[in-house]
Amino acid sequence: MNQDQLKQAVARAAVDYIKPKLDTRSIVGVGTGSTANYFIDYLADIKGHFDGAVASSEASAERLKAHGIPVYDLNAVDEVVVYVDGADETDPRLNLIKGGGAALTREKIVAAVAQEFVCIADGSKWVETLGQFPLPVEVIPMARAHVARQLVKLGGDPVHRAGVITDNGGEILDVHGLHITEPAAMEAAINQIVGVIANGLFANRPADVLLLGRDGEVETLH
Ligand code: ABF
Repeated sequence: MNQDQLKQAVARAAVDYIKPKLDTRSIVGVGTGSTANYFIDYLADIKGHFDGAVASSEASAERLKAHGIPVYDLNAVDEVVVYVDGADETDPRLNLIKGGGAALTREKIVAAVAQEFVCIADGSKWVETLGQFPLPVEVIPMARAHVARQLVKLGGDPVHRAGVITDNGGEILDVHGLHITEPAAMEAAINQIVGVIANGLFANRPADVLLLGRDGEVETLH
């Protein structure tokens, strides 16, 4: 299987994994990216089995609606039974780097609300230590240079993702050169910088389950 087929396989596996957890009142959290897009397409096959979805981006909301899946504002729902999303990197403890698609803040919010976070990823995302993928940090635009200087003090090499404005009106700094041996501590340290909206480390709230596509199979890791 090539990378795209592995993305489809983990997306299909996620639908099989969540289906027994759903009833007609259930709200499903849905992420962003090419793997999440496959998940949305397969989720449409079981749309009678749950009430609707909350989405981590405008793009995913549009795709869900195009399939006839109701999309709710997160403030309008009491609970999210499960959140399914991709990642840019995962380590063996299911700490993640996310945000390559610039949707990290909303992804982090939906993950925080969800009872269970299921990450879907092809094997190219698997690393022993996070940081080979540049860590996305969303910032208030007027604070960008200040945040960048503080990120240098943390050992990183921040690069402005030019031309990108997030769904929240933020800008993105991609932080190169980090070797993240303590993801939860790094996540907290970056959150302390004034002007940071959110960073792409998911360590204080890692994935609960990883459906990982590699060697032609889907592995379920906890
Ligand atoms: C989202 O989509 C992200 O947080 C991550 O940046 C990205 C992964 O993209 P893909 O599934 O296209 O590899 O889940």
